[in-house]
Amino acid sequence: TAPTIPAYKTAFLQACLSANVLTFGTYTLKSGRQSPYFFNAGAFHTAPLLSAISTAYAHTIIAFLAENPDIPQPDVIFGPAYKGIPLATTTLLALHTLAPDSWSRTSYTFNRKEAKNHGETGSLVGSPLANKNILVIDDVITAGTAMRETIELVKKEGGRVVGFVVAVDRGERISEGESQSAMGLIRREFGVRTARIVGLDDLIGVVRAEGGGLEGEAERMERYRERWRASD
Ligand code: OMP
Repeated sequence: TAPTIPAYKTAFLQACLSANVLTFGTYTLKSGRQSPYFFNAGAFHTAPLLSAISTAYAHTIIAFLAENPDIPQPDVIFGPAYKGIPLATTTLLALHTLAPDSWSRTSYTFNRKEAKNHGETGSLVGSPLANKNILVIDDVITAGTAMRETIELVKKEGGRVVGFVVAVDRGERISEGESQSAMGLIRREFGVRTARIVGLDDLIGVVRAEGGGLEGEAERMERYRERWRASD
C-alpha cells in the first residue's frame, strides 16, 4: 500500500499550486542557479493560506520533536526577516492551538535587517535569545547561504539552535563540485537536526497530479532535479 500523505501536507501542497506560491518559468536564484520553478512564501498572504502554511509547520515541528525526544522543548521560534516574520508568528499560534500545554511559554523572535539605535535598541524583535533553545524556521533552502547566516546570527546572540525546519527543501547540492545537500550540511557541520514540510519530490508529485497542461513544467523540474540532486 502507498504511504498515506498527512492531510496538512496535502493542504499545503494544494495551497502552493492554487495561490501561485509555486510558479514556473526561468528564475535566477540567490545562488546564481537557473531554476524552472520558484517557491514564493510571500504569496501566502491571506488568512486561509497563512493557516495552511502555519498548520503545516506546526504539525511538522510536533512530529520532529516526537521523533527526536532528546531535543529540548524550544523556548523560541525564530524566523529570519523578512519572510520568516509572519511564518514564525503564525506557526507559534498554530502550535499553541494544536498543543496549548506544550507551547504556552514559547516566544517568537525575528531580526531587524537594520539595527535600531533609539527607543528599544538592538537587532532583534521578540524574546532575547541568550541561553535559550531556539528552533529556527525558514521558507526555502537551496545552497544554504541564508541558513548559515541565520544560524550564525542566533549563535552570536547566545542562543542554542536545537532544530532547523523549512517549508521547502529543494534538495540541491551546496555547490557544483559537492554532492552533499544544504540540509545535510546543517546536520554535519552545525550538528543541528532538520525537518521539512515538503521536498522537491513532493512538489513534482503535486504538479504531475495536477495534469492539465503542467506536464512540461513537471518535466523541466525533473531535469533540474537530475542536474542538482544532492547525495542525501
Ligand atoms: P540559499 O541561501 O541558496 O539556500 O537560498 C534560499 C533563499 O533563496 C530563500 O530564503 C529565499 O529567499 C530564496 N528562494 C526562494 O524564496 N524560493 C526558491 O524557490 C528559491 C530561492 C533561491 O533563491 O534559491
